[in-house]
Amino acid sequence: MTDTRAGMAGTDAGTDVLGTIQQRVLWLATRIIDAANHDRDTGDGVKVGGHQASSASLVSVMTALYFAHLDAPDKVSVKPHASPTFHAIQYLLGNLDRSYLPTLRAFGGLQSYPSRTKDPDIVDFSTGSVGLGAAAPLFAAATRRYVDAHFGARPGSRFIALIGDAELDEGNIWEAVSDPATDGLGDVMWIIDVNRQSLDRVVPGIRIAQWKQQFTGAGWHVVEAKYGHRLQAAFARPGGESLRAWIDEMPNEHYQSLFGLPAPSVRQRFLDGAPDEVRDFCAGIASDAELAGLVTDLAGHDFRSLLAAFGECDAEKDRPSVLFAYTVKGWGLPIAGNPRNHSALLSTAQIDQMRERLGLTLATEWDRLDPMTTAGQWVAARREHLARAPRRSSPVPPVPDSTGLRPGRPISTQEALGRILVGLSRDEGVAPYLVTTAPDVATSTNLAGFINRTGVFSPAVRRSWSEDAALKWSEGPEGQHIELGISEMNLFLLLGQLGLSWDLSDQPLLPVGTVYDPFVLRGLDAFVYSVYSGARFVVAGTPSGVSLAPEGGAHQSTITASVGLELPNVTFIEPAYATALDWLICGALQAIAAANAAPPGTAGIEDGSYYFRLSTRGIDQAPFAGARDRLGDAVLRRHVLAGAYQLADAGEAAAGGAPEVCLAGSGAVLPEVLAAAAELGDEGIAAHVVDVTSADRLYRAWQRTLRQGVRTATPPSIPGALRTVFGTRAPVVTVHDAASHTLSWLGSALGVPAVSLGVDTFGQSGTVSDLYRVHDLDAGSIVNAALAALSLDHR
Ligand SMILES: Cc1ncc(C[n+]2csc(CCOP(=O)(O)OP(=O)(O)O)c2C)c(N)n1
Ligand SMILES: [Mg+2]
Repeated sequence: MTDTRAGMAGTDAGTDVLGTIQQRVLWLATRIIDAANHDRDTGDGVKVGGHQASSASLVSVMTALYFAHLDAPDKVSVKPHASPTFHAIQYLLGNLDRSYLPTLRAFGGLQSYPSRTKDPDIVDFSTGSVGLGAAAPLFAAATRRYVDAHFGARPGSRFIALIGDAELDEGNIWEAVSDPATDGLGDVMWIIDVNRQSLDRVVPGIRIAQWKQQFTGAGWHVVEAKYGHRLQAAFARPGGESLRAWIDEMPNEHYQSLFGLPAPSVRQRFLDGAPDEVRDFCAGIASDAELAGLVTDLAGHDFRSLLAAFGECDAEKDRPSVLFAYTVKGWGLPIAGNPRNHSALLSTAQIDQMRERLGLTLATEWDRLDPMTTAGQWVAARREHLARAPRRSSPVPPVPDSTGLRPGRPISTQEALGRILVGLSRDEGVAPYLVTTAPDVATSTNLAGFINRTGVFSPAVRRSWSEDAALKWSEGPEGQHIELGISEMNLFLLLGQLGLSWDLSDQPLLPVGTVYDPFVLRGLDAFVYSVYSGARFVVAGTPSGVSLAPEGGAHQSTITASVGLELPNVTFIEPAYATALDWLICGALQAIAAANAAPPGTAGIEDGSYYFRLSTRGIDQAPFAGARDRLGDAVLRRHVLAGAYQLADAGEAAAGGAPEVCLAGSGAVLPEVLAAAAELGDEGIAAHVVDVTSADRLYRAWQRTLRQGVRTATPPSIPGALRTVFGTRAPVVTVHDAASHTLSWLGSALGVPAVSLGVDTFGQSGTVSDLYRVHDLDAGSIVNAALAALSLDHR
């Protein structure tokens, strides 16, 4: 795609026009924040906030990008605190209605930080939790590479991240950079906004040399845009080299202190401790103002330098590029470079002065650039150039209701997952869309069967040096498993981008990730990030709980079930039996395919991701077969998908007058629950057994009816999913190899006494029965819990 204006941008005339545009971007970004804080009466006395200095820092870089560099298919992640700059640009480009400009941080208005799902204009990547949005484009590019290899090349996109320099303190950045799965992505450009300031302080010392080495070591192409053209010209003059060396060696704190000073004091501060050559050189510049302008002339605000640097990055086709753009936090504003400027706001008087300086009035301050001017025409041409083509719609073929898994022997849910994925890989329609990934735990989470059939993804065929009869690890562009190093952050960032591929790469996929369940927490922030961004994927946390008995406390998860239940946009599922898992996985993939193909918010489609908590404990499948015979497949499947079904029915004993209790278990503990029910039966107590396949779906159904009651001031009813399965109003015992809290709400939902058993202390090594005994999950404890629940029933 050619854009004549991009070619003109590097000329004097071009940089003049960009200069005019950037002044308007700076004004709008600053005023958007000012309006949020000063024009609106929030009525609650809570400070609104916003980041004028952080926004100003990127004004030149973003003006250069959007008005002279980007093409329509490019995808950009914008540093969280520059969201006003982004929206100002979208407004000037005609992609955002003027009515939104005074709505930053207002309900229904522009979000504080760029949001894919909540902002009114098109945001490619959500940002906010620093480091995560920064790394997302790298995984989007890895996803694009995968998509191009499997489905044919899309129009080329560049994946660009605008990153605050302090974001490089986040470990996930370096996990992303060093993973081999992100090697060689030449269409990636990270632009680091090197303003040498974070939130609290001027970042001590000079970090950049170390960062450059870290990027270089990881195989990245490193570019710097450090000195503006005035400084570069000065360096070329006799004695200029000493000036350069002096600036290069100056610690951040010293350099940064220049910005807040009046021009005459800049000379003195700049030369504080300087060698004689530098003093002599500066003596040749008589004007203090000229010297101050010169020594603070950074390339991050120099269009020619920036555009040349972007070009250098583009030219590097075989590896990602990082561009260190030296900038000034608060550039062009009275708060420029002040160490305390992160949350500082211009006063109304300062805003008035700025408006006047730009020739704007209260009547014209929100206007777009005049279309009759050169700048206005430039922007109009860029608007046309950046208009995106409509998405091609190519939905995933129908996902079956089940893979027909019918295990005849005891099997764990983890093993069943492996077999279900193999089953799906035999389905010619669905198979091409499946992609699995794992952080170095593919084989130990039972993905080997799938990998044997589909291979491991690598952009080029890689020779295999060792033959393994059990596992064919054949790597090439056709592989459908993406192997990651041990980084759960990377797992969830990659799953997030695979799960947004329908949008960012115009290709729906069915992504499935596996991770040891306790380490879901290790990647939790990225998990939250990805689902907040609207990504749709399946992740299996396996193995989980103390059922992983010999592995001990460090590998046993307890609070993950609560996390799964509570996380928005995620459906948490924990089945016990293989056939139930089969139905649930197929159901999840069906929902993902449907949501990817449907307009947002389409009624009846469960939209989001799926978190399966699985186990390596093999359990006898006969009880499930019994429920199948009793209820029939159609009813049983409906109940399994709704969140619970009756695994054992003690209706006969109850009809004979026996006291009734409901034992509700979830996951690997069902054998103990069934044994307890049998013991209770022997003691003349009718114990029904309910297998909770998704505490989340049950909880949501309950909450829906409650909230409906709250909103309409009418008495809520017990939701159908609970009423059908629990039937009677008998006391309840909940049993879960997870924190007892996860299911403890069932008593309230049913309006009956409840005793909740679960794992509320850290685990340890042992056998399953040792640990179930310690945590009161053995059959005897469940029996006692049932008696306790009955004794609490005073009706
Ligand atoms: C994970 C996370 N931790 C802390 C914060 C709070 N925070 C917001 S901005 C910021 C400093 C950012 O500095 P930098 O990335 O250099 O941005 P800039 O200087 O451009 O404002 C911090 C600590 C956050 N947003 N996310
Ligand atoms: Mg910074």
